[in-house]
Amino acid sequence: MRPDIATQVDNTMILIVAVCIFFFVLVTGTMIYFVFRYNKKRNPQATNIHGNTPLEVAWTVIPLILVLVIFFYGWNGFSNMRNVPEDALVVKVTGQMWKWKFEYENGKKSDTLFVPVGKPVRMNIHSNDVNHSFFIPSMRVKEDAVPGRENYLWFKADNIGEYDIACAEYCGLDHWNMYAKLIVDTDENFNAWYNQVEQSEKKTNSGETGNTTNQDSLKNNSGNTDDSTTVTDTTQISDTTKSE
Ligand SMILES: [Cu+2]
Repeated sequence: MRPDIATQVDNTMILIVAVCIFFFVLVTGTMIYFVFRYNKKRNPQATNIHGNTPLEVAWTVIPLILVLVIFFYGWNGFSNMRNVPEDALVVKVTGQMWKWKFEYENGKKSDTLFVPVGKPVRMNIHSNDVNHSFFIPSMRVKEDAVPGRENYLWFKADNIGEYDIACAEYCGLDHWNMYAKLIVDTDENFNAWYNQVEQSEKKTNSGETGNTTNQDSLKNNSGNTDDSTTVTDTTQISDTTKSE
């Protein structure tokens, strides 16, 4: 049985945090103890120490073992992430300013990533413009979308539900809002959606004209501005000139 990516990532993280907390308490505690025990009042005569071999071996070997253990867990998780299961569902994802687009093997396209529960999913990651980063926080997977090359990741969702997909690489003005949804559902529901013939594609283009009209009328209104606005504008211009 292949280990779960999210569990591996979490365990590695918990291990590193635990080691950090342990040494933080140890080092800070020792430091505070030394400040009191060896201050000028209690220990007026300083003692010079010329090396301590067992101590030096300990503070070399213990960190060495620790980093090797951390490397071992990190490597395990990493190699699992890079080896996609054979039976994975393949989805192509393309990042562009500022949204994600998904395309399935049967040609089905979507703005939302639908996947069946318990099935490995391989994402082939592309970008149409600049660097993005395809990030599903709840699955603990993230990979850059780089123009001109294909990257990949895989994940397996164990629970039905709705999860966030984000862009984790600053990619311009609306980067903050470059979100999509991952929807995990039963095999049945997924297949029903997957095999459904596309019908609702061409409905999206009608809502735009109303906005344009509003913007035009706003422009017309601002053309008829009263004097106070004009005065403010002039002040701003002269301020800019001075500062330059
Ligand atoms: Cu982006």
